[in-house]
Amino acid sequence: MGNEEQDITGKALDINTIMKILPHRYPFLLVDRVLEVSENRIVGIKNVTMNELFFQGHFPGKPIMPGVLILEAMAQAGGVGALSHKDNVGKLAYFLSINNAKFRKPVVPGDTLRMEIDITKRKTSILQCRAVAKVDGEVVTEAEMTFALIKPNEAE
Ligand code: BDE
Repeated sequence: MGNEEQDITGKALDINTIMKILPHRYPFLLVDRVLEVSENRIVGIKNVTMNELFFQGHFPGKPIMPGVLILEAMAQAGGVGALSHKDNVGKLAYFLSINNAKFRKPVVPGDTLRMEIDITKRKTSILQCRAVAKVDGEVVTEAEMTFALIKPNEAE
């Protein structure tokens, strides 16, 4: 059986498994590992290094991870969580809306972003989440996110 046909909730996921779930690729795959996936929660990791492309310009001599890319990393972690659920295998997650985003602390090279996503509302094709990103146990970014879950043949 192909991995895309399995329900992987309850397991940790390595990068190879993440790449079977998400279509994102370099330089835009922003989840390195998933520590836990369950029915209503996913915890993802993004390791931030000085080699990131975006630090060349954001900012010269003062590397700070762009807030919108932290939101993107949290959305990708949420997408892994959504698409790991047995009802959603083989679907795509479209990022529909983001609300109440807050950038509380800067994220810099060497930081390990821990993205904790809790599903707050689940319908057949809509998912709402509360996302919190932490570094060393401190909240750096938080937001509420909504996704549409689409079967690829309905996505055209
Ligand atoms: C603080 C909270 C959430 N996100 C980012 C910050 C933050 O410290 N940003 N700092 C940006 C910044 C940019 C440039 Br150019 C610069 O020279 C310096 Br001194 C900065 O702190």
